[in-house]
Amino acid sequence: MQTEHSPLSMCRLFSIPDLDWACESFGHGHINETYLVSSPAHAESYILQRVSPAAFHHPEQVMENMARVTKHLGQVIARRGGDPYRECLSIVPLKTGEIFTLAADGAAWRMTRNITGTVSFELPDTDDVFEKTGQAFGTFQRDLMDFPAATLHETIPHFHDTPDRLRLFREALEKDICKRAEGAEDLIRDYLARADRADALTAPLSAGKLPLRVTHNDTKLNNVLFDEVSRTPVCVVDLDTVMPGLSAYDFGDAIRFGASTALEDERDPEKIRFSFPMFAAFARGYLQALDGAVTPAEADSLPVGAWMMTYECGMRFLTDYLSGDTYFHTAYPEHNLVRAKNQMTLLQDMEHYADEMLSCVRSLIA
Ligand code: ADP
Ligand code: GN1
Ligand code: MG
Repeated sequence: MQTEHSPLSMCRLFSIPDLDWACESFGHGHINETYLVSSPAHAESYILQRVSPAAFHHPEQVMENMARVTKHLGQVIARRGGDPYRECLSIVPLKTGEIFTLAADGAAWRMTRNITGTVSFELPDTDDVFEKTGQAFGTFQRDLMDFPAATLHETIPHFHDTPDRLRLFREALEKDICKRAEGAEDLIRDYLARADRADALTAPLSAGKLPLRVTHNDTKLNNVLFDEVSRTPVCVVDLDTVMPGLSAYDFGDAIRFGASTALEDERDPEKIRFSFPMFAAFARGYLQALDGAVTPAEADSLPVGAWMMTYECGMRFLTDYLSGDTYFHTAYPEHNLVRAKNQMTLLQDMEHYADEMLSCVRSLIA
């Protein structure tokens, strides 16, 4: 166990040359602390991360999943003639050979090779970028189809169990430890008014009507690295929540984030609309990559996933707001409230497109 845990002191533990490294905050993740580690004296750079102990209570399980999943993906990518060091995350071990270290505060630190010459986006600027994002996440899911799902750890239990998220929301509301419910009444009412739909994915899953797959479960656009010149996807990152799940989770979470006309953090709700053209673009790419592997019931569940992931994520932001912002990184006191409002605005607009979304996915698998 390490007692000192500044990013630079952590760097020295990993099996990279002993140089005068610069370490700067990197990326826009809401969960882990991410640093770019670089030096003019070395061609390669690295990504150092402090895995959030608030999110992941068993970092050793996160890392075991990550090691096994990256090994599997690396083999699949090499078999099709790709470059596993560019198209897949590669873990840089510690000098001891271990793949993570625990700091005194209980947080795990890990390192991966920086995949250079890439960019990540916060919103798709063209349909083409989002269609390719769909291909990237569809390919990711296809590449893991023969991975033994039951051997993966559930790194966050009940992660996309929306009825359970609703239970936690109600609990936070009941406790209201920060006295923040007052002032958010309308929004709280909007989330509670939709409670009867919270089991629209878990019920068919329990009834065996939807297949359990190995899914990414956190398919935000910024979890895909694109080649900075060709703007084609290079690598899917953020493998902490790769677990058994539904296609509807991956499809839906990507739509929630990318088929919006404004950022998740936008302060002007007037700017938030659901973009059906972006929905259709992602659906084309995703279903093309999965090429016949999607069952008809699963295809029908994809628009439900878009609704559910938006509902669930908004409710998670609101729960965190009510509980004092202990989970998601926030930059100001109302940040989670703003996010929760934005998800509700997006959800309400999306609800007008239920029929179009269904016809779109049905026509794509026909
Ligand atoms: P979080 O769980 O906080 O979102 P991520 O693992 O997604 O953390 O990392 C945050 C961001 O850092 C990613 O969205 C991506 O842009 C960038 N990133 C992570 N790992 C790498 C890597 N190996 N190479 C290049 N960029 C990376
Ligand atoms: C988090 O880790 P990141 O920033 O890619 C969260 C997702 C949320 C998302 C909302 C492990 O994603 O579930 O949908 O924020 N990840 C975790 O932006 O909770
Ligand atoms: Mg991320």
